[in-house]
Amino acid sequence: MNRLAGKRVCITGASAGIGAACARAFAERGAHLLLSARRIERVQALAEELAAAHGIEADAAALDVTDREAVQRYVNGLEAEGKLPDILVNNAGKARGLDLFHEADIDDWEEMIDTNVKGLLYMSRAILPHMVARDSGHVIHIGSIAGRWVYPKGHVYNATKFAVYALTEGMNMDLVGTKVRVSSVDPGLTETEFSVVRFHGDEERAKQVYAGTRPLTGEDVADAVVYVANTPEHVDILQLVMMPTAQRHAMIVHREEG
Ligand code: 8X3
Repeated sequence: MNRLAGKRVCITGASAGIGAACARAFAERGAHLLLSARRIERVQALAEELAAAHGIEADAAALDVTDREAVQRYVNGLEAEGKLPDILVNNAGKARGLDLFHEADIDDWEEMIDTNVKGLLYMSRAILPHMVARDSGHVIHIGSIAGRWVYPKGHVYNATKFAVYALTEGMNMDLVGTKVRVSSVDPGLTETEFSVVRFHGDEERAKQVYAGTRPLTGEDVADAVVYVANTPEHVDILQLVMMPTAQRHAMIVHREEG
């Protein structure tokens, strides 16, 4: 049963990867889209393509979720247009660097904390009061298995995803008695621009992360997000942890030779 047709879905970081795949998956089910990313051209093109293909409304906005005032302005604008979302997908996130803690670049840390934690907080804090007032809504975080298991050189990235884990639980607690739900979809190895960004554009090093294995795709993760979003209102999934079959733990990955 499709409960998503006509719903309005706000997706951050929607220009590529899991965010763009979520936009496609929700559009296929007839949901209206509020897509945002720092790269307006890409998100604008995606919104136009999906609106034409599926007969839905799709709006695109340039938004840096780390800019607290810009986030509030964006949500105020949605309210003024009568376009507050039924579903918020907090997808914008990134890893920067994979270095020993005592050698890591503090600028990388700032970027991860600002995007993965503060960005998610700003978006949620701006939109949740409207959901509570309507007694309806669903916030879905894109977490990670990195928020379940720490791995060597993961430290601050792990810490940001452990923060997402804590926030899913904490936000749910504070929403008891309302019909507003908070969920997290937590993927393992997923081949997107993730590793290229993590390694500051080093495509060769990024490829090695997925070498000899069949990783998840953005579409695989989007399937799970849509599943979570489509559950009936009395069902509250806190965490959906998923990995490629070749992976059984952050540190356990089967790789074929050659
Ligand atoms: C992405 C998954 O654990 O490979 O968040 O960094 S991981």
